[in-house]
Amino acid sequence: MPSLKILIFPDPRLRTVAKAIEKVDDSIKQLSEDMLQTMYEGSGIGLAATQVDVHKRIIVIDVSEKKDQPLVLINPVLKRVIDPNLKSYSEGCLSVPGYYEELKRPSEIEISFKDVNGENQTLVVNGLLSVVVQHEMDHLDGKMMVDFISNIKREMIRKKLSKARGS
Ligand code: GNR
Ligand code: NI
Repeated sequence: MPSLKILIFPDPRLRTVAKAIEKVDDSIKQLSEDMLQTMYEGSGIGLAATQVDVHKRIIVIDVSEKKDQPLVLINPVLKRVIDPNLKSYSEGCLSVPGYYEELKRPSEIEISFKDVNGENQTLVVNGLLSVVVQHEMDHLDGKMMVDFISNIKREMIRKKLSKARGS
């Protein structure tokens, strides 16, 4: 299983809006496995296909302590906000390495999606899982956590990461 290359901010490809997956076939199953491997290798707890330059609506997540509870969400949709109270969490992103930002998001939501077998599922998520699901769904729409911070701070991060890559 090959691991995939993760795009780093401010790569413009991170701004692509991903397309719905029409058929959950073996190639999607393979993609989910490659994404999980890439996420685990990067010590991440979530990864959106956008980050590996695949512009399809699929995300993988594992917030378990032992890293043995992978979740694959295909075409995830926000169904309703159950608890709109905003909760603050220090978020990191594999596409913005080395930076953490306190962001506020609704604490409990319900989502629907297809699993790797193509079955429709719904899930109520709260806590860290809710934070990561919302972070990943943003990626599929070309949005990133740096969009929520001040322009001056975003510019500073952009310059540092551009320099680190030698571009
Ligand atoms: O690994 C990750 N950790 C994390 C921590 C707090 C909130 C969100 C995340 S997701 C991130 C991996 C990533 O960049 N996913 O897109
Ligand atoms: Ni991210």
